[in-house]
Amino acid sequence: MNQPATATHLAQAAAAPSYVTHRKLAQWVAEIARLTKPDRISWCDGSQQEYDRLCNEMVASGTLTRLNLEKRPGCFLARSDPDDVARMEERTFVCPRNREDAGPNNNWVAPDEMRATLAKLFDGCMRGRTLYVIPYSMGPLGSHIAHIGVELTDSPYVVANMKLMTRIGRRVLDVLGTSGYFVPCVHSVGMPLAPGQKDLPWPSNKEHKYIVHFPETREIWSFGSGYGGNALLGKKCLALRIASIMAKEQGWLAEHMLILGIQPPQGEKRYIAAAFPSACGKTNLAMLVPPKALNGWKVTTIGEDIAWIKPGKDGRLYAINPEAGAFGVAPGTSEQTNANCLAAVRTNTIFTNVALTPDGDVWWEGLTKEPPKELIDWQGKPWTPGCGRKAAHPNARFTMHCSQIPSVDPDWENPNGVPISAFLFGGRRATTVPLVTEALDWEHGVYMAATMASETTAAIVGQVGVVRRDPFAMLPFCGYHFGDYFRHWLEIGRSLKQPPRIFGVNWFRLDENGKFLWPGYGENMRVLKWVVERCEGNGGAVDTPLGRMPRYEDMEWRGLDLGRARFAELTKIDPAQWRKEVQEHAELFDKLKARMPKELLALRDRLEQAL
Ligand code: SAT
Ligand code: MN
Repeated sequence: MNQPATATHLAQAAAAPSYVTHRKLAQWVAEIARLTKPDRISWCDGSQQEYDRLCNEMVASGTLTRLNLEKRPGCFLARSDPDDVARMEERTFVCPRNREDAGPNNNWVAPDEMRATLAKLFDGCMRGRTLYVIPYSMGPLGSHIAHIGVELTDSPYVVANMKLMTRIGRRVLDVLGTSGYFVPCVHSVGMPLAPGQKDLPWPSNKEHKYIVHFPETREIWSFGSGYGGNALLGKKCLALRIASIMAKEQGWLAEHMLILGIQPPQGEKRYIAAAFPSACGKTNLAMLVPPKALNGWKVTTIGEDIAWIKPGKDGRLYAINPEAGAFGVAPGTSEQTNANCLAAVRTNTIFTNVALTPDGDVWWEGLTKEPPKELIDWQGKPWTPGCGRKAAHPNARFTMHCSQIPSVDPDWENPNGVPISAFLFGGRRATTVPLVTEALDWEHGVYMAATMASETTAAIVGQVGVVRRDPFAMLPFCGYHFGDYFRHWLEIGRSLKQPPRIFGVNWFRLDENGKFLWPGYGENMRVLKWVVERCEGNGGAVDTPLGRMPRYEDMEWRGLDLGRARFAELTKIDPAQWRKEVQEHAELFDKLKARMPKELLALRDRLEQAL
């Protein structure tokens, strides 16, 4: 910001296309160009031609490899820098003026100090590159639940992914008009090019990485990484961290939830929103294929990662998927685990960090039982089955448009959203947490969600397999103090005439040999069926200290050999484990003490006594 504006930069900024009528937007782009000093500015119109051109350029530069035209038409493979493979929580900051507002659940730096750091890093950081302007809508264009952001980035990979993940381009500016509100987002891979310097296929900054949110001004600044949620700023940064703050102010919910539809053989179609931490199978659940014995039931997909949920005039909650595509974990996806997803990624998909077959197709661990005899691994090195390395990175991803999902719901772009009948909250827990528990009421459901935990996975940099409290699966995504967030949820519930029922689930309980007790995947339909029956008021249940649980006879077992003994294991409440669990609830609440709603503290005491 301290560098004087040069004539070229001003000229570039003035060269905004004539259809750009939003003065503040044009001024802001010019201001960021003066700071970052790109060689060129390119306003993205969002057209297919533009997408194709960028992909061709990235093939030429080595960023993308075009895949087999018959097996994967319109598909590409990207290999990231091995140091830039996942969202980085320890480099993610939320910087309100008052530290308390960020809560202990966020990294905080004083905004002035952070601005000074960013000003230095962004000064000239786009030299030798193109600054792309991406106007994007989170949510169907013009929906009263949607919001608009503009991402400025020097990564063509980001542009291509944003085209699949959101709605971008001119049509967004049309909705924005001359003065509409947008969330400003600035992203740089943080690797300026000196004249003549050769670019890397995946530029990034090894030394400095920052993903920063300023709540008061609703700004997002991301530096140094080109991967996933670090760089596709519409996703976790806008649709969760900034949106959670907007939702609190405006009386709605921005949640880390999939949304699915369930059509029973008879009766009303229901919609369920379900929160799980990253890489806990949200994509699989969202695209579930019911088992044969339950094939009268139909599951449809609205979204697989994020839900924006608003109270309607009728006192119910209505949800949209703010995204238009999926950025899902590839490893583990197969014909058996998620046939809908596999069909969706057959065409027009960008794969990142999966393995390449000799005939130009992709492979990842779990895709087939037998791995191919030879591959090029995610780092571009020759790979054979016995070599001791993984062929795909565990956090390898696919990016595809939702319209390609065979199970996509006809209402997935309904601007008014779909009515939610139930919320599910689940983590990955080897012990302690039963298969499914229904909360006694909204407040109790908020308690269950606030105290949920999960064993960490590859999407989270750090140790894998450690239990961490992850309230509402929002630990890395809630843009403000968790105590205030719990209170917001309690208040929303009180305002509703027909609050959705709330359930806790755990697909991941292990037996004494370390094997999963529950078959999961399509068989999760049996739990969803019970949930729907509870919503209809006719599913059987029994009261336990944790809430209402199905008895063996309350669930459908046709077509699955799962006996009473195993069901007892799946639903067992072990008093010793639960004494430890409620102790950990107390530790979480203690960390949030300054702003904990007392209703939840009282529920914890009651649970401890009941046990
Ligand atoms: O990389 S993302 O943040 O988009 C995915 C995830 O970690 O959930
Ligand atoms: Mn996620």
